[in-house]
Amino acid sequence: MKNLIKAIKEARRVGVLTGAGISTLCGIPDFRGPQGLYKQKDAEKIFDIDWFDRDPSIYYRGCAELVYGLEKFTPGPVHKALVSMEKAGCLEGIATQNIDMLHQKAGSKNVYEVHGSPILHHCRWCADEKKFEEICEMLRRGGEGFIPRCKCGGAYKPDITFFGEALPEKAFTRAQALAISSDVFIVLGTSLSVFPAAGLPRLTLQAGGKVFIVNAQPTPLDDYAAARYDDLAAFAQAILEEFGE
Ligand code: CNA
Repeated sequence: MKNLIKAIKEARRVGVLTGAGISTLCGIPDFRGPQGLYKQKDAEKIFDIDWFDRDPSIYYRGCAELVYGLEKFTPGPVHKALVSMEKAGCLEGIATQNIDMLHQKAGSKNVYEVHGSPILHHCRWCADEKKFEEICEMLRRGGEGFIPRCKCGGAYKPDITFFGEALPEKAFTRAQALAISSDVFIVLGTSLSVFPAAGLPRLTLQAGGKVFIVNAQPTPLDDYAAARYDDLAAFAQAILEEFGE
């Protein structure tokens, strides 16, 4: 990782894109890794807006652990490493596809959640708003198979971007600005297969910056990367050794 550390130290601006892979180190399954959620039957329906409107129980059943069990999970080594880079003044911001809120829990400040977050939920019929904790409480009281519904009868949906929905404009615009302005952009734990987020490192390349990739499986941008590594834990260790806890 020496070349990557050297590039970070010499860079004017460093940006990061994270994906579900960094949270597998905390025990949260990813989508497309060897133990990923997509190995389950009907998993592609869980975050699909048409399926949610047809049958919200598919989402609430599929995410009982992944989203509503999140308080059990704590930030892992990559989350901590990124906090140390930010504190050292060596990280401009993090664009994340993750919906687990672990970057904020770890203490990172500039986080752009390009696929939204479950921190708020809205009723699909009347847009009434509920906080994450209120939905967790409704689910706890309702028991297995319960769907949190508004007084009007509509189901509450998290502000996570489902397939078939537009990305949150402000977060994505900021993530694009980060990618374009970074002379070093580090891609961590993502298969780079969900667009438009997967296009962010391409913006860095088009603007003349360098892209570094750390991911166990190959990605479509590997041939364009300044360097690629497999091991996220080794990345975190190298960063923490360089920039401190
Ligand atoms: P993905 O497509 O599942 O890719 C994850 C990548 O991480 C895979 O290529 C794995 O090989 C790699 N990986 C997993 N563990 C490790 C490890 N320990 N070391 C190195 N590499 C590892 O996930 P993406 O983030 O690319 O896909 C985007 C989706 C996934 C977004 O819409 C997310 O909302 C969604 N997602 C998020 C979470 C979360 O918030 N933690 C969990 C599951 C899915």
